[in-house]
Amino acid sequence: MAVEIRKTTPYPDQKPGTSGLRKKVKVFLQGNYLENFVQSVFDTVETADGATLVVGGDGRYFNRQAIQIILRMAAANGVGRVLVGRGGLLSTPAASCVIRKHRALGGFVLSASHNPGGPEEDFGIKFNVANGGPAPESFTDRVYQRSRVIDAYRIVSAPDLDIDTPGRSRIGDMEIEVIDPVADYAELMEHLFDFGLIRSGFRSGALTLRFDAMHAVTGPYAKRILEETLSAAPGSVVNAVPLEDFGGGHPDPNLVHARELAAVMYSGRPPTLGAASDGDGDRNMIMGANCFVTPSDSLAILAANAHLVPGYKDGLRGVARSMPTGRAVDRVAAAMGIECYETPTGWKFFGNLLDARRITLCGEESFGTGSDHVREKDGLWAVLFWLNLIALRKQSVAAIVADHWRRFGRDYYSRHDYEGIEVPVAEGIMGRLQDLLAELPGRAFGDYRVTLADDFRYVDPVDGSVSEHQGIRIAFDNSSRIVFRLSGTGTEGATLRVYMERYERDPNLHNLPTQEALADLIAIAEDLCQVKKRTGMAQPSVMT
Ligand code: VG1
Ligand code: CO
Repeated sequence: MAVEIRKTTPYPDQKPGTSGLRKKVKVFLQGNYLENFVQSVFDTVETADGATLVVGGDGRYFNRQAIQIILRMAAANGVGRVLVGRGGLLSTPAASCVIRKHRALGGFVLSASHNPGGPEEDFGIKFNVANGGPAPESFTDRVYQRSRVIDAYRIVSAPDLDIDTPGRSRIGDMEIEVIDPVADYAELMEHLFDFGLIRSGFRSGALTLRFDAMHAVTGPYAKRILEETLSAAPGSVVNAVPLEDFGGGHPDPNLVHARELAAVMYSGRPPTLGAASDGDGDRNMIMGANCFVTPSDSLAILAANAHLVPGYKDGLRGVARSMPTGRAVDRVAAAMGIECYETPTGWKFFGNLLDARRITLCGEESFGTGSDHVREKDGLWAVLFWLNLIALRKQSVAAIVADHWRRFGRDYYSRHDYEGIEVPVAEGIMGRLQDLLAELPGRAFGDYRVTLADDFRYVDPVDGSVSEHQGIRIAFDNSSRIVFRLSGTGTEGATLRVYMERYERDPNLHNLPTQEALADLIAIAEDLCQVKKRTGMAQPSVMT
């Protein structure tokens, strides 16, 4: 089959953000936008000759077309075999699992995660490397540099391939195998958790569940694993058919966007566990009857209980959290005598720690939790972990959380997002914070005295690589903290994220409404960053 070398001109804006390249679909539809990025990746990997490549996505608008282009380009770049999820689907954690299991060179994961989908909305692409994880910054920087000078891409002409029927076909010398997107992943989950115990919980009625797949990719995974394998009542998984526009919603598992689920969990007869996942299946939200578990608490609780679950029975080597994530897990690590690492935002920073076997569990405040079983965060994994814990501890979610707080204290935690800020205004806010850093230490805001103020700089303990400007941290002497950073996943304007937390040891004070418990910090944060004043926004766009 003849390889065509087609001329192209570079785009200036193909710099991957926190998690790959995310843009409006319209941007991807311009000229050779997708082709340029894909070729830049092929030009950056050492060689694709004869290698196995994994391709799949969250099923959003443009997923199928993008896959056809990638297949033709893979054939032209010497790839030996491509594994594609049936229907073009692979959740992000499943893609990671498939890459590892089949010893692939890497994979293209097509997703803009929790961002809305459709012709007017968002698309995204990222490359995961051989360990199954998002490419590290050293790699994505090289892809970006390449994308700025690229002048040609390689492709073969071939008719569209059938990606809906399992089985093998070819483009020239390259074999394409359409795989069941769920099988490898489901098998891995069975090794980590006590499926027998969870199944008897569902069968006896002791366990009940509502899992909201939000019309996104986890639907088929949750149906197969939770309903078919584990015997959760039919209908426990809702919104289970992936749609190109996610039914018009934001497939973002939080109390704002998973409103329907929250309503059920705060209703008269809620199930034992309520959970939701995002567009590409790497995020999770955990709720119990009349109870919401913050992701930072969830990470701490999973860490404290991990030894009870088959996959982690030998205990944890260490844990890690992204810098803005609440420090509840630090307390667990200290009690266990294991290391707790603080990394920049984004899963790619956990890869080295996992590969070097320094950590077993890790997580982010943005509804992401995971472990060394793959190299991505994993929504359904977290749900299975909680189901396993509930089944064996025979306690409600609320009771497990309350026990945890009694033992370790509670870290009240909230993130306030201000979306759609004009870029110069957002830069002004961050610039002002930078300027304040030097004078903040020692300054008092009422009862809160600043003990540390810096711009987070990460030195990877495994390879020594350095990542600068990862967010402004301001810590106070009463174990409170405020973090400010700009989002790296948005596609329009800028989003300021303000993260606040306050530690409370006294069990009598563990049941305050979160926003009330954090009221002082919320006021101090505004005093520092002036986002309301500078944007005229009266309230954050989203509070989690
Ligand atoms: C956000 C979250 C971050 C997460 C990233 C990708 O990034 O804050 O914790 O890793 O999304 O998650 P940012 O730069 O917008 O704050 V996903 O589920 O969108 O791949
Ligand atoms: Co996601």
